[in-house]
Amino acid sequence: MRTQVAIIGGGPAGLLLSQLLHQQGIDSVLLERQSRAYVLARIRAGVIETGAVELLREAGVGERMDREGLVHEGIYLATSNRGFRIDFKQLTGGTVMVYGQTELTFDLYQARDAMGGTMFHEVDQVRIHDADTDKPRVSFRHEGRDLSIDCDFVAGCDGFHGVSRKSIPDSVLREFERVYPFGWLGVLSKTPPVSDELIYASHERGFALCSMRNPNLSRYYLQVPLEHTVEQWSDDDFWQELRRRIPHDAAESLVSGISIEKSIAPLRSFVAEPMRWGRLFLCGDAAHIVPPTGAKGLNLAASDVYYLWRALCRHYEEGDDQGIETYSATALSRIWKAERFSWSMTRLLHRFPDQSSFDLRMQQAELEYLETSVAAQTSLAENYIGLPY
Ligand code: RFL
Ligand code: PHB
Repeated sequence: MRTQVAIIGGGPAGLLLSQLLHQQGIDSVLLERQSRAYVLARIRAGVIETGAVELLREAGVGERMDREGLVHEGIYLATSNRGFRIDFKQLTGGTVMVYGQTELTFDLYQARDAMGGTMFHEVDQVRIHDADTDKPRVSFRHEGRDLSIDCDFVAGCDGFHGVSRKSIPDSVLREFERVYPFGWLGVLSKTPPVSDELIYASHERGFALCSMRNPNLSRYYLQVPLEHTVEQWSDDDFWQELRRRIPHDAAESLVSGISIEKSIAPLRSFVAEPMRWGRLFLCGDAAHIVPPTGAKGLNLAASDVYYLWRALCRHYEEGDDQGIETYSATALSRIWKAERFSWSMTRLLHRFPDQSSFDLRMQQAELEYLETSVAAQTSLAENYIGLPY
């Protein structure tokens, strides 16, 4: 088999890249380890930045998002049972879109199907060969057969646990990491959201987040110790704890119900440099992870895809490899700023096991500063809605 771009991973990064390339007449083959049903059942991100919203429209997958997505002009930050609002629209002119990653992935699959995109699901033993030459190749196993793709480029969109990053020699790759001493317990429930905007709550018992997917589907999170398991959190325990951590008025109006999904995600900051080795490019979670407090993971995957898509178009349309040469540095410059923002939001809003009384006062002072300073609020708002591409 031969293609121009072999794409490893069928999450949002891989699907969006194949869709954008197709529209410019660039051929790709996408390999995904899981079944389509599995990929479509994963509950993940919910907040999409303006830049990513525009890219999705450009990819021709914005129609349902524009119809069903919720445009949010601000968020609430809450502390000690008081809340204050960060007004994105007023401070920056920008907004974000609340639309589930699950829905977005569904829309991307539909678009790929409609265009006859080549995708292999449930592939195994994916290996990247000769990425540092002009003739890279990807081998894999599918339905009991050994197959191979000759290609011009390989896009490693296979997430944090994929093979792409591991294919870059240790002597080339540098990794930066911070693992946080807690996780997020997430619950999805068919109940109306407690607030029309997201509430990020800092509380002495730990952080809590009230989010949503649509007017009848809520998404809530609680900071929990790393050792905790989903089994030890009954629905009743979850609602009780959430009510304790959010402001009183929200706790009183919170509608609880049966959880339709419950999971615990550990929190991590991670960056791998460089994001290109010869003709292999890393994209999205394959190269970096952010703690979810800044809602940046999916959005960084989208900006990486944007830079790679433009670089490949320049290569094929103009014979100009400048974008390919600068892909890693350009993407990393935006990534590190989002890493900083996600780390600072995490540090500001969570309780850390080893926190001193001094550290606590620093958090309180920063929250008070945010509540009263337009400059501080503007900085948070411009990072939350997303820095320009
Ligand atoms: P993905 O989505 O992990 O997709 C990678 C795909 O590659 C496949 N794969 C392989 N395929 C072939 N061969 C192999 N050897 C393979 N190994 C792996 C995997 O099966 C998978 O399908 O990475 P991608 O495309 O880079 O997208 C990244 C986003 O999914 C991720 O950053 C976000 O979900 C993070 N995230 C959030 N991001 C936001 O922007 N806003 C949010 O509000 C937000 N909330 C969240 C989140 C992530 C969460 N969890 C569970 C980690 C909330 C949570 C709880
Ligand atoms: C979500 O709705 O899943 C969500 C929203 C905001 C975040 C993280 C997750 O910061």
